[in-house]
Amino acid sequence: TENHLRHMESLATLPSGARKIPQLNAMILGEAMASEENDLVYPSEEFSLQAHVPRPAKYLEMYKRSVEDPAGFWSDIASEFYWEQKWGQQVYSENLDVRKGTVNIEWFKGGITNICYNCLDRNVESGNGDKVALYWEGNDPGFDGSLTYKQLLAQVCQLANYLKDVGVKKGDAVVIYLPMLMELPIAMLACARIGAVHSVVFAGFSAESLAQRIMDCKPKVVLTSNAVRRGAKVIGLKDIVDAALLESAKNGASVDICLTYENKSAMTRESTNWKERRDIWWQDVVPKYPATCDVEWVDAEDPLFLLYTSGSTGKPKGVLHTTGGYMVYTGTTFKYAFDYKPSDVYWCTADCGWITGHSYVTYGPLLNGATCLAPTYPAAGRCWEIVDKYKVTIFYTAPTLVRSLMRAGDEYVTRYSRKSLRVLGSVGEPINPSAWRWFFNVVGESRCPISDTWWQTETGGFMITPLPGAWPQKPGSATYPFFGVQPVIVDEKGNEIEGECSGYLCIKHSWPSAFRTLYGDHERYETTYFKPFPGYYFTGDGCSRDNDGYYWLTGRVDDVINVSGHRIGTAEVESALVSHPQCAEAAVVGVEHEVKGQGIYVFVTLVEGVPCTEELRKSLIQTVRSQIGAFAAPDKIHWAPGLPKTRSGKIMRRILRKIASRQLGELGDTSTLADPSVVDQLIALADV
Ligand code: 6R9
Repeated sequence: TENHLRHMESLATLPSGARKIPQLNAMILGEAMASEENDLVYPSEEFSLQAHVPRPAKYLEMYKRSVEDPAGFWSDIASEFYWEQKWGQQVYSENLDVRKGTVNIEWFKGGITNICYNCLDRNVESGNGDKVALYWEGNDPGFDGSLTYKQLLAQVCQLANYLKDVGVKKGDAVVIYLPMLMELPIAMLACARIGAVHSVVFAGFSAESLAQRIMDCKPKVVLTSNAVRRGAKVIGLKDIVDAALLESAKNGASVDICLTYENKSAMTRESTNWKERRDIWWQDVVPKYPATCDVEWVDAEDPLFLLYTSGSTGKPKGVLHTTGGYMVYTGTTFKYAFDYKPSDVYWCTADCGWITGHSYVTYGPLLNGATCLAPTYPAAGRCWEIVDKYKVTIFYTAPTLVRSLMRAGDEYVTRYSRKSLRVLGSVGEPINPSAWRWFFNVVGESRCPISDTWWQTETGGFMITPLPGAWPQKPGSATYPFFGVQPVIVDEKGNEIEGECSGYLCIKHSWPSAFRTLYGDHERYETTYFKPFPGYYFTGDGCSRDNDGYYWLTGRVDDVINVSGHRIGTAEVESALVSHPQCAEAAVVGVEHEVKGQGIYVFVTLVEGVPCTEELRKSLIQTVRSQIGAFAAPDKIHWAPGLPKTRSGKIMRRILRKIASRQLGELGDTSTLADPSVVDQLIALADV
């Protein structure tokens, strides 16, 4: 922290002319200006002047307090939320050091609150009841709807009353396996209202994965829908749930009730398989319940939700988040990182099945009384049409979507106005500078700052993120830590390294929305996250910090390749490749190499219509040579019509590594891929 602060202070005061950035100096003095120099992209003066944090100096002042006096800083912010009873003497307590005993994190303990109350009732009571909370836009144009805060509250209360009536109590787990219908955030909020612990399982997971999660958290009730349409395809979700419930019942986890929402646009009741008594149609029971429901007040440290995430080994991990710290942190990060104002219309393209959909579709925005657009698989090409239709001001998405839109060509973007947009956001993986620039220049017309938010399921909220308006941006850098977050970069031995460096990204000290445990396995929590570098939370990501103190995430450390002793981030090589005008997307993996230890094997997807030629192969290799160095030159280029991605858009490198090393019999489970046929295409092209 000391070093970090000193570093940023020195940046702020620019001693001895070490940094030749006159504009930055000017910004610190409060003179924001729009220009681009030395790879720095400055927010416009107009934007900065209206921003919550308009200058680096303001950020530094707030950041300094947040790390020097976390208790004071966070209790001031927490006081802006509703608490039935204030927290105890101690704002937080923590032990992140396994050598000193059990890892333990608590924030606002003794404080009594309810996050659903803070999201809904508080907004209704303050006069925002008729403001739209959620817009819903369906698969096909014309299928849309909206709910005001008042209407959303009424629907949440009805479901909450139903759940109570069937015996769901505070602390009970409820599994939610729903597509992105409004009923999904409604279900999450209803659980939160009665103190039940929701565990949303993304409705693209297989029956086996769902069963695994049900067996782990043993819910009494599962909430689902009979079916969902994705493009032209109808997916029978209820059949998947039936199979999962059969499997989990065999293993001693039987579920009493499967509340099923009839999704008429996808499947009728008649064609839905049904098990009497256990299965109940949502629409038959829920609307009969009263539209008001008392809140179950809970302790700040009572669990709010479980969300399973895959680790590098073993069964999925049930990441557990508690109520108070999560509420304060997601609400606050949403406000600052997107420079949220009450007049904004916010669209996050994530599904509530992932952490982004928890923190930044549901809780963060609603805590701020925001109007959100909830996505339901609209074709990528409809993106900008939807932006214009709802006059979206903040658009938050993933680099993979940016790259695929970029591949389709500028004319799909420029035919729409997009003039409502003012802030763009990126999450999920490092965004390569060329995609960043396209997003910034073409989509945002060089007017909208990009918040490249680095965070994880485990962190609950943004950890390293630009505050739009505060800092000049560097394409591809997540910039600086959010308030209260103390990132450190450590070497192999766990020593903190200072200044300009690369290494393992760890976090020193806790922050309010840190996950408190892995459900039912605190030992695994400690082993995975706190033992690798004692004293710190280990993120699993590689990171470098440049001369100006900006952080650059380089991808999971399991994706780092070591070539002749040179440590090369796969993201770095990918970024170089993608900057080639004919390369649309690239994925890099390491393969065994006799001489160098590891060789660089790349999968390249070309821009539509470009043929794979020997010349192009050489030119791609040359691009990497000239951008990174000869040591990083790819050993093999494998033409890839598409890349194997999860439904959340993450490239499955595990599969690519097997293809690269021709271990074709060991591809493992490919059923979680968005398009499993990609794998066969890749194998067919292996030696082309
Ligand atoms: C929010 C989310 C977490 C991992 C994380 C990192 C990668 C996410 C990123 C990013 C670079 C960003 N990641 N955001 N890398 N820049 N802006 O995606 O959570 O699904 O748990 O994934 O995603 O590698 O460790 P989760």
